[in-house]
Amino acid sequence: MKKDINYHLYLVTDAPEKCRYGLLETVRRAVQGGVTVVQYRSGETDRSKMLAEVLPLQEYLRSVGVPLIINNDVALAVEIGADGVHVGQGDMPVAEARQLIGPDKVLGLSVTNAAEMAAVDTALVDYVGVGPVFPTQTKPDAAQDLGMQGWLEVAGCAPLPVVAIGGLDRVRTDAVRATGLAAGVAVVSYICAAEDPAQAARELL
Ligand code: TZP
Repeated sequence: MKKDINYHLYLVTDAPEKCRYGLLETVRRAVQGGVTVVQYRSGETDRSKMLAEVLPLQEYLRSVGVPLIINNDVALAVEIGADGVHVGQGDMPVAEARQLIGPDKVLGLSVTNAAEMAAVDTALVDYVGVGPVFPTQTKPDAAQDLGMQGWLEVAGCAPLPVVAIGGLDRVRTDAVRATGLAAGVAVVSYICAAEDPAQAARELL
């Protein structure tokens, strides 16, 4: 089942203190609003704190049938039996990540330009996250934002399902979806910081 992920509305979690209702409750509300997949992306580096964050999240997401992807930390994904892992260009190479997680788990890769897209190994990677499409405050070390023109160029040559990320709100999500190139959109702050995460999620469906 692991590979049949619905990328339509992909929530990437912020650090718990930046989630308006804490990590678990914010995710709960977001899922009630229609989030279809969740990536655990924490600023936390302490292993036991990470486990204390992610295990209740995993238990909840399993109970509602929403897949859990782990950002970057392949060992954590393997340890908890997450549904997949997402790596960036500077993270663990996809060949190594694939070997560690096995063939059945989902492997996502961040892509920031056309050259990186051309280099994606479709035998190893299941989907690509393309962005930032728009400027974002959430990831200070993010690459230059692509803009809609860059999005069209990079997503237009994707050999795999593409998830757009970076600065997405309601209007921008509509614009990205209207290109017909996105299997889904991924957001952090629009949902995590929202007064009503369920409503924020519904706005992006
Ligand atoms: N990767 C590229 S942009 C980004 C990540 C993790 C952050 C997107 O956050 P926001 O708040 O949705 O702009």
